[in-house]
Amino acid sequence: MEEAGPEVDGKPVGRRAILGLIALAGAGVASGTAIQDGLANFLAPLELRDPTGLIALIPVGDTFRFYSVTGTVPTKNAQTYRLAIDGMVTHTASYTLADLQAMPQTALVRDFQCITGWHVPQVHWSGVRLSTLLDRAAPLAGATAVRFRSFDGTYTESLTLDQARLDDVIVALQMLGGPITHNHGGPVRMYVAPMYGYKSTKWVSGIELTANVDPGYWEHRGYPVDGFINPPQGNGA
Ligand SMILES: Nc1nc2c(c(=O)[nH]1)N[C@H]1C(S)=C(S)[C@@H](COP(=O)(O)O)O[C@H]1N2
Ligand SMILES: [Mo]
Repeated sequence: MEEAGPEVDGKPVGRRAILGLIALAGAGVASGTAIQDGLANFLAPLELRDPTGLIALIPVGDTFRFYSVTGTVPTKNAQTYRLAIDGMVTHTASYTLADLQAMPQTALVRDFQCITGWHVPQVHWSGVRLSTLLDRAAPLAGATAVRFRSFDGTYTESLTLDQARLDDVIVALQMLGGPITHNHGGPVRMYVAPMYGYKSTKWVSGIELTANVDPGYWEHRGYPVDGFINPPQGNGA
């Protein structure tokens, strides 16, 4: 009997198979972007159910792994996408993609760091500062936090209002030099530059002002509510 490990479609993936993948990647078989992306995609769902933590350490190169805590996520486009700002605000809002594109854009170049170990150096991002949307919404006096909702129907995250107002927290419309792809959380995702990847909600559909910080999806499963990366990541802009 092999030791219990992650599962794919209910079937356990043995320790030997994981070690085989590590050896393959280590032997340089996983070089070349297409192969790396393929392997990263294959590994991402396993990683989420891997109690050993080994899978996140498989070297697939400096590439993103596509994460989703749900199976399929609906697709939204310029016609169907909306971002709601609601909760404890003076002015609620519902922004279309065109509304967001018409606002001042902030560009950032930073290393992207997942708390499980992988990172991608010097990723280009751009979008609307969250502080701009918060100023327009005019939070009520009792509001001290924001809560993010995703149109995947499951993921949530939160920041304090002070964190949400940092200059490098953006509602991202571009990533890696183009529009954000569906797998990366497009058409609009959060990018919380000073924090670990789990703070950057993909497929963001709502931002709610709340009286208290409400721990998010991964925080209920053990990740720290304080997501700051220490020491701070490489900052190219
Ligand atoms: N909706 C949603 N947002 C999410 C996640 C997720 O599973 N669902 N994973 C988080 C984690 S842990 C990381 S590291 C990044 C990964 O972003 P990527 O899938 O573009 O690589 O998204 C974050 N945002
Ligand atoms: Mo992550």
